[in-house]
Amino acid sequence: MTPSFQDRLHALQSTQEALLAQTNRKQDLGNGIYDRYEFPILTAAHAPLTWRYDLNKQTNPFLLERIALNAVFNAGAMKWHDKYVLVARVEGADRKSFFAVAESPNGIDNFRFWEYPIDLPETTDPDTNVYDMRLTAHEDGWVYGTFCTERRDPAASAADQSAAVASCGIARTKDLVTWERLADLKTNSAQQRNVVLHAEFVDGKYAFYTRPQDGFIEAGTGGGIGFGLSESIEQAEVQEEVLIDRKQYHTVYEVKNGLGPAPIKTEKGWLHLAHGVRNTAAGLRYVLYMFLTDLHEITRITHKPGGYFLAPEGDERIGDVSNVVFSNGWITDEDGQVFIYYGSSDTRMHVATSTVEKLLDYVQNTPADHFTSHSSVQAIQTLINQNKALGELTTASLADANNQ
Ligand code: M1P
Repeated sequence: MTPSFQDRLHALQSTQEALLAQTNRKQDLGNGIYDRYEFPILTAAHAPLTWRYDLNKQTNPFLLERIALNAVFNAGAMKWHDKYVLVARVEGADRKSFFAVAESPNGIDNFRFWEYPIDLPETTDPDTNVYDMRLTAHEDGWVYGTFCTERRDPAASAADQSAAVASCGIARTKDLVTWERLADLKTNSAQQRNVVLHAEFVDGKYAFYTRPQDGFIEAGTGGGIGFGLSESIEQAEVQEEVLIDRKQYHTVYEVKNGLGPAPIKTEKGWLHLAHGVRNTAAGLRYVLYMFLTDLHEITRITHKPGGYFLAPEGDERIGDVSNVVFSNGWITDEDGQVFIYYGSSDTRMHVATSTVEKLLDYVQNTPADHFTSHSSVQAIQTLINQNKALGELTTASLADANNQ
């Protein structure tokens, strides 16, 4: 029997409230560098019922879903009035993405969307789709969002309805509610995605991390994380991009890469989180990796661990675009705790927690990639020999552990 309007409404509300109130738990053990958590923190099911249902019994007697949402992923992040705030990419069943703010009291669970999604103004050339916002609290006093704006390729033939042009859109706000749209970033590259605004002026100018690309999917000749300066933010233009982290053969970023969130300033340099993409017989695989740049010479990488920092695991592997993790948001607390927010398989959001101290240890002390199997074995041999030199110490502590 079809449930009554009231029964169905009650079931929808109580199911969602149980999801929103769910306590998240750290997974066991981990790698010591960060902790993963048992549950995703934000999904399409977290979106308010008022966004999806006409709750009027007269106009929607069967309480049907009117506007379906497909996924919530790739969120920018910042601390806002003591709350952990995400600006998530929400994707509708119609494939259009938009941005919406969700907040949590502790950064790991109880994320709730604000009442309305962000009403992002358009430029004179309207976006078809917008996604993957990076938030930067700039020293000029504004909070900026840089994001991908996608429009149909004007050069595409009528037969080709998928060719697109990706550019960097820029908006700014003082309250995360009202956003002022600025001109899209101009560069000499055909397309741009994964553009991030640095939080400080560099030589008195606005500094952008870029990801020049030849086509919509292919990074092509431009492949790598670039960097450039702009005199203005209202009409941002980077005339010269230098590559600071290139794609490279037989690495986890051999096809393309892109910066994640704005880097974290530490006394040892700027900590960066990025994604790297390689090709496989099963399609593209996206993982996260890290590097450290010099505190003053900010385009110079001083440390870069080999391999990935975080790769899709378990349920994270599966979704609309499987085998993907992608991060464009993290938050550092005053006590040094770091909340790393990442989307999995273009479907849902997760958190992993670490500390600035541990992340610096990771980037500074993990062996670099020397790009051959032989050198990877040498790194393992060095570690074995160092451990052997500990000799009795290691044996004794293992024996102690076994006796407990
Ligand atoms: O589908 C995986 C990711 O693909 C794009 O990232 P990139 O530009 O590095 O290839 C983006 O569309 C991103 O949102 C998506 O998660």
